[in-house]
Amino acid sequence: EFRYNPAEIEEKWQKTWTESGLDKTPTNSDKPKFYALSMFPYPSGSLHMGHVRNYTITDVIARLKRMQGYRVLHPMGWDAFGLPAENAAIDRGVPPAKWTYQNIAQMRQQLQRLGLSIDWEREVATCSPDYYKWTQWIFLQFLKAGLAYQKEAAVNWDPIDQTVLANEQVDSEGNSWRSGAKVERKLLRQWFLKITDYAEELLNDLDKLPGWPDRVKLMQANWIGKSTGAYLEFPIVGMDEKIGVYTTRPDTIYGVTYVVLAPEHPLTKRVTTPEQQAAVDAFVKEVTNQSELERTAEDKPKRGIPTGGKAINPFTNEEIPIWIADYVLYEYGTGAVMGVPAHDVRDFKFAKEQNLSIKVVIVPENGEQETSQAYTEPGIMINSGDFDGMASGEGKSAIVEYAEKQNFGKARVQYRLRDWLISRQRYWGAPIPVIHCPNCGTVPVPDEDLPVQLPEDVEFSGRGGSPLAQLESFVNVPCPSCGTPAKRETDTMDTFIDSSWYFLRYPDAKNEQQVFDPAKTNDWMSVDQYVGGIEHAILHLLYSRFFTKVLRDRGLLNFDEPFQRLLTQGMVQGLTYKNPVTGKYIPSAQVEIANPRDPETGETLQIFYEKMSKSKYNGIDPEEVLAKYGADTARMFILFKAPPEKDLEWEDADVEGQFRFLNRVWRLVVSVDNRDAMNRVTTTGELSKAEKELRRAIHTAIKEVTEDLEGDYQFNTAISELMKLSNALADASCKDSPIYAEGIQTLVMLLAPFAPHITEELWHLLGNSDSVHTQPWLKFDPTALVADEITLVIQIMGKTRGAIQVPQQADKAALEKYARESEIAQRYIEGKEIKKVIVVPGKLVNFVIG
Ligand code: ANZ
Ligand code: ZN
Repeated sequence: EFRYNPAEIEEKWQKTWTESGLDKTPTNSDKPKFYALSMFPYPSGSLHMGHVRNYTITDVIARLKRMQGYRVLHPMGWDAFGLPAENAAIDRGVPPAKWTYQNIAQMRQQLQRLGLSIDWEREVATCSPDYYKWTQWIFLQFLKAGLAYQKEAAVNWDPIDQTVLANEQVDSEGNSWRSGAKVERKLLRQWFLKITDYAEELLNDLDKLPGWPDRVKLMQANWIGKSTGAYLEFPIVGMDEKIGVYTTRPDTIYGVTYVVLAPEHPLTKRVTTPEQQAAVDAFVKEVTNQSELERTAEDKPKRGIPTGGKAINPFTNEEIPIWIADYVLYEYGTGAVMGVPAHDVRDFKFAKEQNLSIKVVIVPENGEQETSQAYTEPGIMINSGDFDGMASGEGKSAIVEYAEKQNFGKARVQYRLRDWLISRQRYWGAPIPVIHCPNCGTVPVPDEDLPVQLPEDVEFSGRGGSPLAQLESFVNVPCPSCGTPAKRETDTMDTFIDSSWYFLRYPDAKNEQQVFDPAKTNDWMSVDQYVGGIEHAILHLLYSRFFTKVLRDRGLLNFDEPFQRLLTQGMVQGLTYKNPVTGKYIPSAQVEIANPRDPETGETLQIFYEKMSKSKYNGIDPEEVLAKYGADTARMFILFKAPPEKDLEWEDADVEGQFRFLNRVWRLVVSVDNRDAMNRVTTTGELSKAEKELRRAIHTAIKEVTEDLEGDYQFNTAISELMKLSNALADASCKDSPIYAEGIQTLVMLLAPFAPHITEELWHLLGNSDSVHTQPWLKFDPTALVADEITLVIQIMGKTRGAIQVPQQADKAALEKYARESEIAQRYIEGKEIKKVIVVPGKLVNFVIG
């Protein structure tokens, strides 16, 4: 007998499948389509377990759908632009392209080792000119549609290296990763995409996505952050000018005791009195150097300063002071707020700190006034002139209505979502394809000149701004429109742009004439199942939805939403050892399992599961698992250990368990001695009891596995069903029967999407010459599920009165129920009291009556 040798068969079948083109996407087929997509990886250099889990899940789905008769598109690519490649260039002098392509080659090989049924002919890499040419083309579509524009915005500025830093390059203390300098905020002219134009549709269309987790839809809705309220204007004393504020609580207008501007607000300069000028300037400088996070943090004290200017509350005609404060953000609403300390938590804190007056205008229904903190709930209006006594909900509309009549303001809808800042002052990204001409202004690079290629003769010093900006030959070009010497844009695009459209390219990945042929992309889209990490729940998905809608409006696409169903897989966690006193993580190799202590300090260690990461020494290298057990076992373990959306705790014993299960399946199949029976048509004619039972187990497995996979992809319970079937086959007493042969075949076929290599090998050992992966998915026979019946004798007072047919597996209670309800029992009992019922399972029921 020969043994299961994963290393040998996995390599053999991967080679065979590649040669036979098994995983190629069918193009001329009238089958229904299914687009199965994993979020493409960043080519960091090596695969981690999170990748393995992600791609295994998508692969099982793709394989299942093929067997179920769909034509399947299951592609892969690389999200290949970004900072780490540029850091490698700065630190080690390796050109970003070289570093990236080396990593891609290595990771592609690792992916192929997993036996993923990917159509590699459609591979894309966002850093390749034949891809970013179209990223640039899409940018120009946005420009033409008026959806790309430039404005000044704050960037992180390293004053020592004289360069812009990405947020990831600034540590939590606000210092540069490289120079260690305190990072400053600096205003630069930057490119934005007008995602706010689509805020309402992006919010509303979440309703078109029943196949998305509610949690993700909620996160998107919160990010878009729609709120309804009012825009109200406060005239400035002594100036012919007004301060517009946005408020969600117009019902508190009578409680306004001051107005606050964001320090960056253009009116700040104008309302500040000469006495306050110096203090205001100093405060503005300080605040603008802080990040938004620092400014809005709940626990930080609210800081501000009076400008000396005054405004008028148009409802009360009261004069109130104008302040500036760090907690008012320039980018939100109007960048100005009416301060209502009695009913807003931040305003209350601020007023207490700055000694501003607090005026209560809303009280709870029971009338008790709150003075120790802000009362933020709805209630009844007081101290509010003609509006006294109104409920606050009603009051909101009444105030807005009055304001509209008097020209003080109007109703307003506000979104938290801001336009998308896409400019990066870096090298390793798609250059923004425009040229700045002194005569013509901003000129798009003509389509025929795309791509604007990344030059290779650049220097990576990490100092002095973007390498592109320093390269004369790149920067100095004639204007495409008038020929005057002009300057090329040197900003590159945020890498989120590259990943906002890659799924549209796979259906037509090699097209050199067009971004994609709309007929092909419309045919395959939208993605039927998207699988990826929850960390992309907001930005990547929102941006992809935005791009889809814009390209639809440009006439390129005929659908509204890119991803029909979304599965966000849980984390892969490793066993973690931590010293609770020092907070240090200890590698498991240094830990004595029976007595886990810190080898240095002797402290007893905490042991728990946490997301695998290098810094916590709790990772498991996929390569090691593949080398030891093979890809099929790794896949089976990952699928069996937890439902796909839940976190998964890595446990070697369970990996071992799946390896043993595959070995059992192997032995079961290779020990079939009646191979001829395999080819016989199974009949349901006269089957023995054992055959009927086995057949029921087989068809139950088909039914359960199919339902587990079709519902919410419950791979773990599907694998349990396969284990049951393998046990039923091992225990079967009819191993010569064609039913047994049917069972063996069924096990192999149902297992195929999960463990593609071993099943292919076994399929061939069973005498087949085609692939198990091209077999039609099995359908269960409902009649096989019906349990066998037995004859149940009915006795009254020990005397046999007749018999009925009942299901074989009926338990005692069920047998009694069948007997009581039978015509025989009813006839003989005739309303008399039943004193006792004796049930002999499998045989009879005896009623004692009186
Ligand atoms: C007066 C008021 C009274 C407010 C009250 C709240 C409670 P959302 O729901 O997030 O839209 N606000 C407006 N613009 C702001 C800005 N640029 N920076 C900081 N805060 C700003 O919140 C809207 C509320 O946030 C607005 O309603 C305003 O405070 C504040 F009892 O106006 B409110
Ligand atoms: Zn010009």
